Amino acid sequence: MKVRRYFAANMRTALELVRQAQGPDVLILSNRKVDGGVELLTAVGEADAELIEKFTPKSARERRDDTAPDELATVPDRRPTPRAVVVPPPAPVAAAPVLPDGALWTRQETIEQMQRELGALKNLLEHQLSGLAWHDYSQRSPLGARLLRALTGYGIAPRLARTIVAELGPTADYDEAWRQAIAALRQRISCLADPVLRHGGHYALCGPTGVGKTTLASKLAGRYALARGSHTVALVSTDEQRLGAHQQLKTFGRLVGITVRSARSFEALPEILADLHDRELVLIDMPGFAPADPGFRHSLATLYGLPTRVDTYLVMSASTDHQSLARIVGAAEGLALAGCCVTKIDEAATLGPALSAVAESRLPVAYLSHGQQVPDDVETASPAALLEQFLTMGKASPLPVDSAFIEQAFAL
Ligand SMILES: Nc1nc2c(ncn2[C@@H]2O[C@H](COP(=O)(O)OP(=O)(O)OP(=O)(O)O)[C@@H](O)[C@H]2O)c(=O)[nH]1
Ligand SMILES: [Mg+2]
Repeated sequence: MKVRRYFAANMRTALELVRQAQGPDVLILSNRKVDGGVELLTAVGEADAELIEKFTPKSARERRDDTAPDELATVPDRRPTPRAVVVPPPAPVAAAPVLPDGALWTRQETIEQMQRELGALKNLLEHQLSGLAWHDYSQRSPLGARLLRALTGYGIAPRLARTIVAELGPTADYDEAWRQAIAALRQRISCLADPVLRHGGHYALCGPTGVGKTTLASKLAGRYALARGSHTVALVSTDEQRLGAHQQLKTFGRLVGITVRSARSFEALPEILADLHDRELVLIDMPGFAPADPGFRHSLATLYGLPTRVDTYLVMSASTDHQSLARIVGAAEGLALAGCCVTKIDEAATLGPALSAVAESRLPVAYLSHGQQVPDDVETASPAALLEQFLTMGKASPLPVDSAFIEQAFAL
């Protein structure tokens, strides 16, 4: 599709000019009065939705929602042709780039190629600038740069590492600065003291697929049953769509004598919870959702609408990278989560990404899972134990932090 500009003394003359130059099958993108006449912008060629959207005025877009889709006029072919008045075109009002053949806009291959190349150039420049910024920062603050390098090497998300380093008090001593940085991290982490096993109640475990929600629900139910008797506990599976999901809980329930109920839909939950009113602990095992899936928020919203109070925990795997964790936590933003649980600590190379997600979201941590054994591999979380494990893992196998990585991290 190509865009051209026409100018004439009045609308009729302008339309005739267009018809003579481009024939009847031309799309009028816009018309407006300008000094000394009328200006028309036209398009010919295959329809381009993006272009049409760009030139459609807001009011027309709103009207279009209620009316037929084709609101843009084409030039009528059988208009009486008035005497053409050729008026010299005025200087363009806005400095629009004019393409070699006089068109203002096109989707030609060469233009797209130029756009791609400009994009690549922009990336290159950003990369170079972040390199310069990192170099400059390293010169001005060698201690800060060393700390940032160390924190990212321990797996702390770059943005959090920068925030922490920026907040440090004045010191020239690296060990003191490191101690302050860990204290600042510690301050951002809060934990819940064994809420499920201590108090009972209704809990739901939600989160992405495969992070260990069902396993954690089984561990907590098993632990509670060991302490208070299996008749005090019930598990509710809500993952009816997925073959085997309910079976996993059912098999476990049969083994340890715990009731397992299956909700065909979230709407069935109130009735099931009413049936289980005599249980001290009810754990609802939620289906796994990708963070971008609207079902994630919908399922949580359903839980909040229940007549019974249900505390919801977000389950995150420690072996997930910090960008994905940030997306997961972001998807749950604004929802009244009671806290989170961190699983698969035994599989993770570092606790940095999980701690970064916890510190940035300020979600209190309830339980930690570090293996597949039910009900053994679960423990209640404490900031001191989390920090200690974070430091031990970071020291044992710091992540490689090469210059390109740190420069990129510094640009974020
Ligand atoms: N290494 C390790 N494996 C775990 C841990 N927790 C769960 N798993 C394993 O991870 C796999 C998935 O666990 P599930 O409990 O089914 O995960 P889920 O979140 O319920 O998965 P979906 O229902 O599919 O979303 C299983 O093989 C578990 O044994 C853990 O802490 N460490
Ligand atoms: Mg599951």
